[in-house]
Amino acid sequence: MKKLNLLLLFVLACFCVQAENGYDLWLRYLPVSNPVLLQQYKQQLVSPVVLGSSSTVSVIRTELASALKGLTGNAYTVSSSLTSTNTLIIGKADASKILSPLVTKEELKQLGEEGFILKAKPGKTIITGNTDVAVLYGLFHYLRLMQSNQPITNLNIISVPKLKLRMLNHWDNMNRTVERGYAGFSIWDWHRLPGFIDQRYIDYARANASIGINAVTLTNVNANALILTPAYLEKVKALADVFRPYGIKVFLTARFSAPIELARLKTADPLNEDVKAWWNNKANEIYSYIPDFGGFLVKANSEGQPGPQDYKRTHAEGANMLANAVAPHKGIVIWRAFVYAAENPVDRHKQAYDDFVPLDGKFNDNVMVQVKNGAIDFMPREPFHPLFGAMPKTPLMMEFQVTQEYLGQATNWVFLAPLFKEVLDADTYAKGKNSTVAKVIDGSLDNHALNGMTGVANIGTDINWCGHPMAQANWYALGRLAWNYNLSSDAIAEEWLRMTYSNDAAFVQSTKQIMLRSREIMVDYMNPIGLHHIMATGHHYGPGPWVSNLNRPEWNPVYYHKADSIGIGFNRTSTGSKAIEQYFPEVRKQWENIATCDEKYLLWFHHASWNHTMKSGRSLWNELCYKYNTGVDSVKWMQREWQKQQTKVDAQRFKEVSMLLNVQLEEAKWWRNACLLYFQTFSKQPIPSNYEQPDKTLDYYKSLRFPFAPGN
Ligand code: GCW
Repeated sequence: MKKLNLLLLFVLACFCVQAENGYDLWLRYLPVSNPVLLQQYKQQLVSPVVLGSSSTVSVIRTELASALKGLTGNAYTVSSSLTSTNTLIIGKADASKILSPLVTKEELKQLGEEGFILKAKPGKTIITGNTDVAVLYGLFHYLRLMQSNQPITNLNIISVPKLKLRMLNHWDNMNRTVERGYAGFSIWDWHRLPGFIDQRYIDYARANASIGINAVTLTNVNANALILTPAYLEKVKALADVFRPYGIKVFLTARFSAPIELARLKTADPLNEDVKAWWNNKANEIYSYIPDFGGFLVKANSEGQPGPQDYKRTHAEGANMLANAVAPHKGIVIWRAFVYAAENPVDRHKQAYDDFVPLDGKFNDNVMVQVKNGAIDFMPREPFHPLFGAMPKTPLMMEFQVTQEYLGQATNWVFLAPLFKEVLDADTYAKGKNSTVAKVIDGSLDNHALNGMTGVANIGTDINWCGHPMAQANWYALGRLAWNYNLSSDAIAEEWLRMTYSNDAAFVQSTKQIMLRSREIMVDYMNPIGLHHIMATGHHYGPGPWVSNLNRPEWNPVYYHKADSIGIGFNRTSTGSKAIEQYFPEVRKQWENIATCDEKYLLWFHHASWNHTMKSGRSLWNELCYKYNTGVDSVKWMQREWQKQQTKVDAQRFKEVSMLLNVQLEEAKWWRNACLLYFQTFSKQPIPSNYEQPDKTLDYYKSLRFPFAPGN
């Protein structure tokens, strides 16, 4: 009987080790399998000490102990007072004990509040910073090195985040649906808060801290005023308390009409005294629950949301009113520039710029304007937003979308770091060459104290957090790039793969290639040559280039591709909508001339004839056929590469990704067939016979309906 029990236990243990459902993200702390390396690590670790006593220090202790146990198999005793025998010393630098020939005062000065120092020579390692949270960041960096099998014996790392606010925006509704969420429901279990603290909150905070994310907005920008009521503030406080030790500040979205909805004021006019007083009191109340509350994120006068323009006030007047309310508590207001109006016949591309540039210099010091990476809406590819560089007196915050609303949602494998990098590295020429978007948002170009980057989260209740097992990499990439936008996509993919999957060199090499190519592949089968917003409407799942019957012109895909008998594309040059004039002359020059315009933006800026000769020598129509087919073929390549990894990956995730790649291939074909058949009705040219021909009719594709597509 005893033997049987033991056997059962053994079987169970094996099962547990192998079950990889993705919940642990990149924090798996699996045993280091390379014996030489393991030996080196053990020699370096021998006697760890963690100094200090804050709640963050407790987090550091717990994380260190569990990581070292996992990585080495040894149960280390982490001591809390320093002795001469300690080999791994972790703690805030205020203890002069930390200072040594290894760490100098001058070095500590460079770190600010969040930067860390990680130094090691044989037999001695020091991880320190000026705050406990900085030390936590240093610890996670150190653990990352071991998780990805890097040497740890000689280190000299000083790492300071490039951006101050490194944020996630959750578009989570209070009924737990998630706008544009593809990973289940909202992880915020409002109903059971504040009494019930889900372990997920803690693991979420750990994951964020491990990549340097230090702020979250809990609620959807399409806001519900109820979040500002006491019953909910209790719940928000409970979350803030969980997140605090991990260095994460909580923000809320503020519904501009809240004074009317919650207090029956007659107006929400930002210049009205009662309205101002209401928000001041509300801010005081929030800070009484959450003393380090970050502030408000606001979507106003956009897509039906209330805002200051309802009272003929400007965005600046609206933002400043809220900014005044949080200023005494050191809070900030993040005001979104994602605005466009149906009544405005001007090219949607131009509207945010038209609205916001005249307001430059009119925002209070504690306001940031949050700008999406491109002027339309998180497309698979967009040129950078013309607001970057055009508002030198205002700190602009970058908004990326991590959730894949327009990039295959939860069925397509797309690594977004290359998209993020493309935008961050783009040169605005605002102050001459090398005025990159990154330098605009980090405040260095125009000397701003506030700066930051946010990502619309892709997190939900799915066991693996993000729906697609590979989508976790996009959460990871957002955090890593917000910390250091100079990291390469290659480096980020490599770190993530090693920690999340395996350190096997061949596996990392091939899978990294899939990741690095995945975004371009998607552009090819979805939105090649600068096409954009031709997704089905509403849920945005799948192609819908034919849609033309929606109330607002700019909600219709035909508005964006403008296909006709002559050609296709949106003329935004000086002979068209003139949106191109919102860019600095050097940038304009690159795109203005159809003969020299980078072809990846061709149909974004030009209406090109079907017979326009592309750099490849093909006509535009043939190039379109080529791109769509290359996209499909490349998904087949992704499948072949992934199949080679079967022995390298745990069974569950291997199978999940394999199944999803099958779905992705079907969807890529669907995109190709539907778009080519539809555009063919204008080009009147055949799809060259060397390509796979669509096996269904255009009417079939037009008839598809997905009333319950997620995220809507
Ligand atoms: O991309 C669009 C989405 C909306 C979203 C909006 C925004 C939160 O389709 O769902 O609303 O952008 O960013 O405000």
